[in-house]
Amino acid sequence: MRSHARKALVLATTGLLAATGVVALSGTAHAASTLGESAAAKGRYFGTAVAANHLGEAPYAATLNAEFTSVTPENEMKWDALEASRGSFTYGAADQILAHAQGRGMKVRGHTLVWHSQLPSWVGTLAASDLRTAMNNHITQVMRHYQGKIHSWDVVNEAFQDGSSGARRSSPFQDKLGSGFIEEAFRTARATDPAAKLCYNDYNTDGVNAKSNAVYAMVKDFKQRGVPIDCVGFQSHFNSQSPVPADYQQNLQRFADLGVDVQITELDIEGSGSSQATSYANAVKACLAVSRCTGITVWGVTDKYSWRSGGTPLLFDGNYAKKPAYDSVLAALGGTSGGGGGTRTCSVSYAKQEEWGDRYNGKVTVTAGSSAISGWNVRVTIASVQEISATWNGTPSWDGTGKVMTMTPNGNGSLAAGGTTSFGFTVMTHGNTAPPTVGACTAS
Ligand code: G2I
Repeated sequence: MRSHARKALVLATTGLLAATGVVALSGTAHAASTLGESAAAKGRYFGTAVAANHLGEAPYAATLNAEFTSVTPENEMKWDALEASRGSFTYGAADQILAHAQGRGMKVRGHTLVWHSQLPSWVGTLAASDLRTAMNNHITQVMRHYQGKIHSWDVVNEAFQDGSSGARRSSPFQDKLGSGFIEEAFRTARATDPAAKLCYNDYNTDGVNAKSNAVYAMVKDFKQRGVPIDCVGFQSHFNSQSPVPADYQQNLQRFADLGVDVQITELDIEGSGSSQATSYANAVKACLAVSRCTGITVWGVTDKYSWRSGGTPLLFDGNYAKKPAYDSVLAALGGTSGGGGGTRTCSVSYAKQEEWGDRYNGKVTVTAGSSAISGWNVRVTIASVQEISATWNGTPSWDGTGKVMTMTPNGNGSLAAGGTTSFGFTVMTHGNTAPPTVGACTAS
C-alpha cells in the first residue's frame, strides 16, 4: 500500500513536470494593467480594506493580490480587537493581514488608534486621569508593535459631529479629557513612531461644509502650533443622498495647502452601472489633480463583503467580476484594460490519480486568472498506443487520430477570478504508462 502510494506520487510528479513547461507557455498573461500598477505610475498607492477572515478565500486573495498595493485592516486594528481587556493585547488577526501584505510588497494603513466606536466598554468607565493613561498606553503599545510597518496611522477617527455645529462629537475622550485629547493623541503617536505618517480621518468632510471647515480649522491650528500631523483622511462613503461633492478636489486641495498630505481612505459609492462608474472616475480624478493626494483606498474588495453590501458600492461584484466602475477607475488612473473588464486567462495543472495494471486516471485542474472567465478549453494529448476510454466533468471533442482531446466545460463554464474546476479521464496504457501532454488553457 505504502510503496504503491509512493509510486503513484512519483508518477504524478512526473506528469506534473511534463505539463509544467506547457503551463508556463500558456503564460496566463497578466491583465494589461491593474489598479495598483496604474496608480503607481501616477505616484500613488491604490488600496483596499481587508478582513482577515476572507484571506483564505482563493478569489478574494487573488483579486487583492493582483489589483491592490495597500491594505487597511477593516476591523482588526480597532481598539476592541487589539485591547478588549485593559493591558492585554491581541494582535493575531491584525498580524495576519500585515504578514499577507508584507509578503507581497503592499503598504499597510493603520486604522485606528482613538475612536469612539468599537471601543471596549471598560474604556468608558475610567475617570479622566486614568482614561488619559489608558489612551496613551494604547497608542504606545500598538504603535510600538507595528513600528516601521505602517505607512500611515489614523491616530484619531471621527472626532467631529455631523451637521452645522462644527463641534466635537461626544465620546469618553471628548467628554472627560476635552478637545485637547486629539492633540495629545498625536503627540503621543509622534513620540512613539516618528517614521509613521499621522492622520486625522473622518467622513462627511469630503466637500466644503461646516464639518470639514471645523476639521480644517483644527489642522490649521495644529500646523501653526507645531502639533504633529502629517495627513488628513477623507473616508468618502458616497451614495445618492451624499454624492461625490462638486468641490471635492477643491476641498482636498485646501487641506493640502495647509501642508499635510491628503488620502482617500474608505472610498465606496453605492449604485451600479455607468452612473456608479462616472462617480468613481470623478473621485479618482479629484485625487490625481491634487499633488499631495498620495493614495486611494476603497472600503473592501467585493460587494458581497461590503459593510453596506446591499448598495453594491465596490469595484468587484460578488463573483469578483470587474464592474464598469472598475474599468472607469482604471481608465481614470491612465491604465488600460484588455476590454470588457480585464484580460481573461486561465492556467492548468495535471496530477495522476488511481492506476491499475492496464490503465490510469488523470486529473486536470483549471484555475482562472485575476479576472472572472465564462469558459475555457484545454487540449490533452496521449501517446500513440494509448487510448482515452472515459472522461468526466467535461465535454470532450477529438481530432482525427483520437489521440488529441480538447476538453470544454460541462454546461456553464464560468469561474470567478482565481476560481478552480477540474476534469478527469482514464488512459488505457497498452503498455505505455507515459503521462499525457496537457496543453495551454485558453479562457473566454
Ligand atoms: O462604517 C463604515 C466605516 C466608517 N469609518 C470607519 C470604519 O472603521 C467603518 O468601518 C466599518 C466596518 O466596515 C464594519 O465591518 O466599521 C463597522 C463598525 O463600526 C464594522 O462593522 C462591524 C459590525 O458592526 C460588527 O457587528 C462586526 O462584528 O464589523 C464587525 C466585524 O465584522
